[in-house]
Amino acid sequence: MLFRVEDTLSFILRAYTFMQNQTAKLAEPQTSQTHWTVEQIEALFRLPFSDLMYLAQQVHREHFDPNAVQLSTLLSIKTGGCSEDCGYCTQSSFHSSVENKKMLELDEVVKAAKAAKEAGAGRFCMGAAWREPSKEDMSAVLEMVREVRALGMETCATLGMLNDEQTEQLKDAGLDYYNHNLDTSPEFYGNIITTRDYQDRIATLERVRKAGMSICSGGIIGMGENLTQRAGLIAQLANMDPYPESVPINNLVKVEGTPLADAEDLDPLDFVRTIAAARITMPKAYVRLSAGRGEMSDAVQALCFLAGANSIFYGDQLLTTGNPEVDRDRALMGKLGMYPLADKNY
Ligand code: SAM
Ligand code: DTB
Ligand code: SF4
Repeated sequence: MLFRVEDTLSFILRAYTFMQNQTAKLAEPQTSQTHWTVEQIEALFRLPFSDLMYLAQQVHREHFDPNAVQLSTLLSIKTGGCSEDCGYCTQSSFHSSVENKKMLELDEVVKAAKAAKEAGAGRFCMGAAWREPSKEDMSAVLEMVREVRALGMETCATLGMLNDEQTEQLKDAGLDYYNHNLDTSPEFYGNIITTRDYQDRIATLERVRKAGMSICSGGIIGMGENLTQRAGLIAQLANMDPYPESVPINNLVKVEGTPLADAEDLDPLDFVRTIAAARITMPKAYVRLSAGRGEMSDAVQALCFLAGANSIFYGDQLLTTGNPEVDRDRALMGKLGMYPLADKNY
């Protein structure tokens, strides 16, 4: 990307103004938000790379140990056969590229959670390929949440849309986080999903918040969105009041059989820039370098950490696709001098 010098200088000036606002914000309660315009976030994206990394590191170090990484392990408790048409997803029955399986048994889930804990994960996230859970689904999931919580792990679930009764039930069972992604900007959303709208997602997130659980919400980069639309996703997340505690940024995993299988490759540096924009606009959130790590070099992942990512999915499998093996991640953390959150002796 080429920039005129005067544009570049103006971006830097604006970025430093953002920084001053951010610093002033630190003294304020968490719920008091800076409002971010899409244009401001686009300006962040357009900063010279080193300036953007510098800003992101400054914000990151204000709030976090820059060498600690939060480890979440994912388990697909119900795979395939979903009635939604999300264009990126292997589990949609509109373009099924995975087999429709029945829900896992409780003991299989507890066994996987114990193994994740043993491997060093702090949070266990249970994912289901549902538009929304039924009554029967809920009673099985609630039992899973209780049992995983009893292991002393943080719990997270991603089950689709929820009503008020379901958010209350999950909170009572001990669910710490609910993952429900906005996925992309409102303007690009219709290109990817037609079976439920953006407002449905926001309504579920509001219910999760009302029930007193922490929100995990982010999106996918590399689905053909333009820069404004990418900035639009970050603006939506950052302007939630309060913004999500956990923000997964996924790099599209392209899978044969899905409508996005042939999406154009994303420049890895643009992915890194998105992580930095999330860090700068949501200073206290855990920003998760999520799906897509399997296709990333160690160097790109290191840049993501430098940009402020401080959480990863840890374990050989995501939901239906692969993730770097645990040994590779341990080696990477070792090379970078990083350690799991709250475990410096790792
Ligand atoms: N069915 C539930 C829902 O959609 O909320 C939960 C599971 S769904 C698989 C969770 C999230 O995973 C999606 O919102 C999307 O952001 C992410 N995801 C799914 N497939 C992906 C892919 N191929 N590449 C990157 N992220 C993906
Ligand atoms: C999220 O943002 N990413 C995870 C989790 N939340 C549930 C899912 C990634 C799925 C990648 C494709 C797959 O394995 O099916
Ligand atoms: Fe279903 Fe979730 Fe996949 Fe969409 S992302 S098709 S809702 S499993």
